[in-house]
Amino acid sequence: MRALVTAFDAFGGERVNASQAAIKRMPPAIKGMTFETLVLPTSFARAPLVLADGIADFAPDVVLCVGEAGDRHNLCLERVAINCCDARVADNDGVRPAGSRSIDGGPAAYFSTLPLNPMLAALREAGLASEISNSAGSFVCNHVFYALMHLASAQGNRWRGGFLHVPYAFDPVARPQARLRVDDIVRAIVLALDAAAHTPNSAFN
Ligand code: PCA
Repeated sequence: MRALVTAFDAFGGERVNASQAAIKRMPPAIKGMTFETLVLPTSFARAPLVLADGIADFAPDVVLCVGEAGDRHNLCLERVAINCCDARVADNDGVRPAGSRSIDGGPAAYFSTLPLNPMLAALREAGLASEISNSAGSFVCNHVFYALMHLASAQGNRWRGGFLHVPYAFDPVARPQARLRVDDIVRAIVLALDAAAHTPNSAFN
């Protein structure tokens, strides 16, 4: 089983992105699964291209894109990506779309093809505060999630894909209130992918 895990670089004037900090600490492999990691630019234009190249190069069985949503309290397994880009802040290229499509002519939305309930159960069993979220927002994370699922669909869903939003990670100076540590996020990614690997392909969501 080959898993591609992506993160984003810092955006919105922040100095770090919890998703990027976490994937830097990913192990190269665990029992039966190898991980490849890739940092995507927080850019509406560039992120989907870097993602598509990474998928073509690595030929994964499963792709989990991870992004930071600082206002969330829990790890959020995203259920749905919408065909809409609507940003409150500019991306890292200074672009701030207002209600444009992610992909012109694409369907209104795509569901994750990861087994969300078994993944949620695995995270909760490990004591990690988690939920299934029904909105990935309308910024670059949702856009990348939509592009991911559009590509999966175009390739006959021969690999599975989904998205995880993580809260801010604990930092004694910058984020003393944050509950999760970077290592908890690493553990969550590994556990979620392990649960997905052990759930048959037909059991989506
Ligand atoms: N979070 C942003 C984009 C990059 C990231 O880590 C989002 O939630 O859209």
